[in-house]
This record gives sequence, structure tokens and C-alpha cells, in this order.
Amino acid sequence: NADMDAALLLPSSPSVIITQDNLKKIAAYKAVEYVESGMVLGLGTGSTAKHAVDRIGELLRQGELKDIVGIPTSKKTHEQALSLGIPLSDLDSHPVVDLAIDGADEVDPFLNLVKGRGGSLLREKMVESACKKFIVIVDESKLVNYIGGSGLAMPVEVIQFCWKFTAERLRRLFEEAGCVAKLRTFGEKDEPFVTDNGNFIVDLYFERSFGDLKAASDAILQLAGVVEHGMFLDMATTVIVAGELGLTVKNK
Ligand code: ABF
Repeated sequence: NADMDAALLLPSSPSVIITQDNLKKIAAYKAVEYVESGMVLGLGTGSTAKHAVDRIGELLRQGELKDIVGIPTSKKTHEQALSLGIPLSDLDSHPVVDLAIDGADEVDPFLNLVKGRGGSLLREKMVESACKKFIVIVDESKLVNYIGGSGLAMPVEVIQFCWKFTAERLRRLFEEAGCVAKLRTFGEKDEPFVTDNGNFIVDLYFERSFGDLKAASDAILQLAGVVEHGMFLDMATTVIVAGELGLTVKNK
């Protein structure tokens, strides 16, 4: 259980090897402590959120949670939740979500996030912008000083039609920040990665900071051909960070 796992983190157990996956699980279990019976829950996607969904399924099975309705943020999480017997619904039937729990790729000191390196940003943003409380669960490797500065991808979901044109317009928006825009591919044949919504992802890489996040967000969303981007600004209400020295809970 979460408390036992957390105890493993104490420096008095130096023989225990703490893997990154242990840290993800500890953060996830802590977040599930905020779940109450009767809630409509946004179910996140990714290797950290997977632990939270597993734990919710376990508590339902044990009868410790009742009357939960889950709203999955991806096809993968939908499958996982179904296999755990979690009752599922969608935003059409439940437009207000009590609590969402999800991972992130980057978290800045103001709790702004980059998400979508796993590929499911659009459904995540729809569900998580409809929730009263949004708990983000990460291991400490996800903490950054400013978004886009990690050298890793900032994902943008674009429609397939003329994606090169859209990628070039995105690159030009951030020319001064030394932006490179790349289509996300997978496998040996470098096939385009297709999202749950049938779109492509263009990953943006920056050499330098691109400055104001809100201005960048607005500029990206104004481009025809863009569906959504992976900056989640001012959305997280709580971030739970698991590190080698224990758990930190940051509230907005
Ligand atoms: C999803 O999972 C994504 O938005 C984000 O890309 C990712 C984080 O994955 P992990 O927990 O596996 O690092 O929520």
C-alpha cells in the first residue's frame, strides 16, 4: 500500500533500490487518497497515471470506494479501466468532473505543465479543463525551471491535411527561439504517429526560451490546422512530486 511504499523511501532503508517506477507509483497512490465515493473522475494516461487507475480499480474491488464514474483521457486508459471494472462515462453525460489525476512531462514552479509526449494531449485537456480539481502526479525528474527549456519535445496535435505547411508555420512562429518542428513518427519505418483522434503530432524543440507562455499558447492555437498543444497553463490545482527523499505536495 501507499504508506508502506512511502516508508521504503526513508533514508533508514538504504538497501532498497528506488526505481523511477516506484516513485511514480508512490505519487499515484498519494493522489488516490483524494478520491471519494460518488465522484466523477478524470482518468489520466501514461505510466504514472496507470498506477492511479490500477489503485482506483483495486479500491473499488475491495469495496473501499463506491459509485465512481471514470472518464478516460485516451483509448488506452479506456481499455485499462474497462479491464478493471471501473464504470465509465464521457463528458457528454458528465460535463462536470470532480477530480482528474494525470501525469505530465514537465512541471514549472507555477504548476504549468507540458503534456502529450505520450500522445494523448487533446482528450486530456478536454477532461482536465472540465474538472473542479486536477492533481498532477510526477517523479522529480519532471520538474523544470521553465517550460520548453528541457530540450525535449513540446507536442502540438495537428490535422493530417498539409501537416508540413502547419509544421512550417509553427516553426516560423518561434524562429527567434531557434525552433525545430518535427513530425512524430514510430517504428523502424518511421511511420507517422496517429493520435486517438486521427491526427498527427508535430513536436517543437527550442534552442532558447520562447518567452511568455500565454502568448505562445494563443499564437499556436490561432493557426488553422492546429488542433491543440501540450502546454497546460494554470490548470493543475495540485502537483504531487515523488523524490528520493519523499513526497512533496504543491498546491496552487
Ligand atoms: C500523459 O502521460 C501525457 O500527457 C504525458 O505525456 C505523459 C506522462 O507520462 P509518464 O507518466 O509515462 O511519464 O498524461
